[in-house]
Amino acid sequence: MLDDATCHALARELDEARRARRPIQSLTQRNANLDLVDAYRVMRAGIGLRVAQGEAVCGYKMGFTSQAKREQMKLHDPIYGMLTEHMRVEDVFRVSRCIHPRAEAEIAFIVGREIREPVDREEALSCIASVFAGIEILDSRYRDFKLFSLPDVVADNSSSSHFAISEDARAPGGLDMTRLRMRLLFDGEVRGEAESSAISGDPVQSLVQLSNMLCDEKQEIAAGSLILSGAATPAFPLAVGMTVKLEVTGLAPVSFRCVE
Ligand code: OOG
Ligand code: MG
Repeated sequence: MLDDATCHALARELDEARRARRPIQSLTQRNANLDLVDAYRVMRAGIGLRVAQGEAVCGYKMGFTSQAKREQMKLHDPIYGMLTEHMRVEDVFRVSRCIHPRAEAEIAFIVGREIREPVDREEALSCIASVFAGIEILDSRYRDFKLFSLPDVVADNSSSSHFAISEDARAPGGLDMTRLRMRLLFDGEVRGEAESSAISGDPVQSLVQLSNMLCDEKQEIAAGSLILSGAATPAFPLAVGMTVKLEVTGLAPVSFRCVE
């Protein structure tokens, strides 16, 4: 186990890389014994730095919940990261705020009540107040977006950078959560297509998994939290001038324009 001072030093290094948009060498290349438990400590120390900079935590994101993502990144276990309000994108995304941004198609939830214990699928569904189409914008603080190992990506807050969700909330009642068609369009052309069952077999299961992971760490999900359930498609690079849109059957679409 790494000592607290080392965890904080690694969190500072990642935070400086993010703010300066200067990628660094992955942590496990220099700290071979950084394990997954340490990596979550580094991630939380990094969120602490962002809160100290005035950001407000607003939820969680799941990662590697689909085969498409596991294959793309060659990492195979579900992980989570934390979201802040500062990461929210509306209409316009400034590419220059990132090192090598990518976008991926997700289903997002707002939970209506606090979750303190592991929930099963039915309980998780009953906690979901609203459902949204969500685009996650990833960025890695590591050179060439090479994650190397699960502890590296977890320490880097699961590559989270920004997110956009549809404007209109939709209650989950009447939606077949496993059969939502998702189409990710770049400049009007379909780049990624999937059914929502690609996410954990059922995106609600991502919330089940999150409740289990957080319970192990004695953490809870606050009422009102936003949850990104993980991408159904691979992530695609973003560049200035692109318009990205996600259409999901039964939900309002979400889109943004990439500017300098
Ligand atoms: C890690 C984050 C994975 C997802 O939706 O699967 C993720 C990465 O791909 O860099 O956000
Ligand atoms: Mg994602």
